[in-house]
Amino acid sequence: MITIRRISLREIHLPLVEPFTISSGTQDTRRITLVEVADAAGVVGWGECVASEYPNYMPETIDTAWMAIEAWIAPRVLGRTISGPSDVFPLLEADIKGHLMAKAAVEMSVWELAARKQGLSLARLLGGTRDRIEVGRSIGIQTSVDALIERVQAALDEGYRRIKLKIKPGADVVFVKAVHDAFGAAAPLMVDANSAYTLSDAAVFREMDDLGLMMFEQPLAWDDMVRHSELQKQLQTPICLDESITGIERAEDMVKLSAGRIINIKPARVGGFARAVAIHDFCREHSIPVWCGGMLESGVGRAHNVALASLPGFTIPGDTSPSRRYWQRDIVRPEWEMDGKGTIRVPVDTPGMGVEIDIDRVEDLTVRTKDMRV
Ligand code: OSB
Ligand code: MG
Repeated sequence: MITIRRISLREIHLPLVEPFTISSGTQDTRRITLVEVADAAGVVGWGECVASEYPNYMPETIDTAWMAIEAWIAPRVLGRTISGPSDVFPLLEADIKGHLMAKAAVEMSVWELAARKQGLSLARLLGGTRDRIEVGRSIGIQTSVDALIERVQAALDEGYRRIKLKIKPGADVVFVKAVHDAFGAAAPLMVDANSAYTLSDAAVFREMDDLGLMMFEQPLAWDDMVRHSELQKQLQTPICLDESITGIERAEDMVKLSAGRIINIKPARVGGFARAVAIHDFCREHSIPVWCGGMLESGVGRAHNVALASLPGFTIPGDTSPSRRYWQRDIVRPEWEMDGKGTIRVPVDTPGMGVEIDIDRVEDLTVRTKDMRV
């Protein structure tokens, strides 16, 4: 039994080591809301809201999420006695539509608390079986082909197991073909369009279809399953859905409509760990490979992603790169490190998420706080 007595929000501003450009915009500093929950016994759990500053990835933003947590989500959870973290999402589902990233930030914090309370690693509490996970690198849109090739070379040299190239209309076929030619068919390459295309652009994907890419991630609109199905029919390369998968029903729709063959699971995008694990289980039953995506998380959200990626169905390297790919200095200790073989160790011997908050660093970066208690 868990009774949540306190939910604290802290917004931090964390500068990226380099700007990150996707089809719909560029970020150079992450605005992140950290969530800390505490139960009646004083056990705490940490989480992170990954929503972007601007609604260019999904409709939520870091500001709508703050508002949703403060106004609707925290009041539902505070003072409630629940039998475990799986009870949180159902509590939040009734009559609060959407706001999945806001819900996830609280739900995932309660999972972290539950893991600490049980003296278990978060990875094992979620059902993770791996001790190391394989890591990929997501490379933002570059201003020139040469710059992109340089980035890919550096990433391969560092040991990354999968390279994702962000694309947008005007920076797609030429860039991707050049990288393919430079590194050969064996390079583990994929592209991510972040919903920048329509079905009338199908020729763009047909032109890249014989390059042997691992997948085309989210070519079409974030809420469009039917047209992804139309597009998949025209292609050999598997479509991977990211934005379109907001819950188990959408995963079922994808299979039913053959709208894609791979899923990028971001726990925050689907409303938290309970739903992420349910999607993972469904995909395993249906032989759909999954991998763990990223949202440029701090060391806290990264801990959550690493734990999830240790589940057995995560057979493709995730966007779970080490701390230094994002930050001069992370907000956790130890920082997340990748070895030369492109793997990250899952902290299975420590209760909870396996890293500690660098509270001095967090306080230096904090721009607003909100404490809610019962
Ligand atoms: O589509 O996966 C995406 C970052 C921001 C918004 C959307 C996406 C991404 C990434 C980053 O690809 C991956 C990472 O965290 O390294
Ligand atoms: Mg994506």
